[in-house]
Amino acid sequence: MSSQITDGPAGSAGTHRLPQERRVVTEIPGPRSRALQERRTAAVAPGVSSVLPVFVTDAGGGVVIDADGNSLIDFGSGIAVTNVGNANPRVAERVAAQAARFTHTCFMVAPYESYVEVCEALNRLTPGDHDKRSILVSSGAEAVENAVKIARYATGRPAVVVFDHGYHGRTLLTMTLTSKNMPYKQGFGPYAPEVYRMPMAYPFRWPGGPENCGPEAAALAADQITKQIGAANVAAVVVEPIQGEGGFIDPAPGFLPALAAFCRDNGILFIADEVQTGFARTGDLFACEHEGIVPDLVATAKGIAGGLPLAAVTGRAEIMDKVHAGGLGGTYGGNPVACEAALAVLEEIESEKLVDRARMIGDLMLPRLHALAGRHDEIGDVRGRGAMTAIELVRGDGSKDPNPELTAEIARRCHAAGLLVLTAGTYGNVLRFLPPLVIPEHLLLEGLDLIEAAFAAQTTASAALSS
Ligand code: PLZ
Repeated sequence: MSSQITDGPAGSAGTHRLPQERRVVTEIPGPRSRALQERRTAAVAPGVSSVLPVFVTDAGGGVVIDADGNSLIDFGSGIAVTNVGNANPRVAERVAAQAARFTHTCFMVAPYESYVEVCEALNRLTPGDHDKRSILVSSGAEAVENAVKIARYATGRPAVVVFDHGYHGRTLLTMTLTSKNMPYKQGFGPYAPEVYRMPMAYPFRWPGGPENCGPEAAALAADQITKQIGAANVAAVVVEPIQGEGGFIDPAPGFLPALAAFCRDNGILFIADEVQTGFARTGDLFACEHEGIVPDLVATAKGIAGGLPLAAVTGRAEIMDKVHAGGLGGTYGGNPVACEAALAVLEEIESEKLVDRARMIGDLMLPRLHALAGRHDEIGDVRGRGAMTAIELVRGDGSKDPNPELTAEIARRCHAAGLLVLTAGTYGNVLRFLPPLVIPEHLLLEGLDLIEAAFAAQTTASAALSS
């Protein structure tokens, strides 16, 4: 067992504010959370749902505290957002100071330095050393949507290519780009035109086998783009370097480089959706770096500002510079409080060496998950990189039929034991693990113990049922 990581970096404060322990003092959700859930049901539209209806009162390091005083181990990071830890002290301090100075002018009315500073940092840190420009917006969907607007403007072409299992957001355009119907699209059409979907290089389910997946999938995409759309009609390909909501599908090696080369040869812009993978999550600052991909445009959000709503499009200067003044923007885009949070996050990633730490988290988790898969044939695949790992659950005995029921049951057992895990996947059969990068090692190990225990208990329960 790797023991390079001990107590997680507590950030600039030097120590975690909250006790870094799992503590289950009521059933989960407990009575206070259940009472709040009743109020919620009466007041909040049911279209917005929650993975685990415990109402949060506090969070930090690797724990989330609920209204009943339970302390849950956090393997979700609010969907890959609180990479630097929740209420990270450096973030909290800069946010508070900025909130006391001014909270908003609207950058389009009167600008401020922090917006420029965030753009300078993104231009420096995103892949490639070419000249870049950035714009700031408020959500991942808005970033992806703006990247497509810019790509269409710069190329004068209409079509956009996306992939099976892709997730890009909930606005009309990004919902259209998103692959999965339920719950994201059902009933919300008609969708935006000129969006085309290609098969994804999904090694576990590739008909020709995982070894051939990368080159075959890239060739298939190139062929379909050429034959069905006409490469000269395509403004951009939009792809997540590891698919998030689709089930942490790590494209087969060679797929992304071949796709990028095809784009380059055909004047198609390569848009990397790094909304979930960005900011140290995968053990690189950006997941594209893993195979040396240099995208033309990068959409970022989530981890950029430690939970404050901020997102960005960063791209080649000659592309970004094309759009006329006033063509891009939004009231809140690059809000000054969120910009201060982003600057704190970037400092924290560097000073606490969170890229390295994400790698160490992967080095610790992946062997344990592989060993678990060796004991349970319902775990069909173990995948991911750094602190973005997952297991895909199947019926077992060699069958790759998705097993969403078991996935929900394991997640339920983890939640009941005080471990906040998330599910994902087109078939709802993936358990994904996204701990904050500052999580102390003992909580990481305890979380893994709880996942193992959930599988063991489930095996015992189903054996009892069938005897
Ligand atoms: N692109 C790759 O992962 C957001 C969605 C949760 P927003 N993923 C979490 C949900 O069910 O709404 C995401 C993403 C990728 C874009 C987005 C969209 O980012 O900030 O949620 O708009």
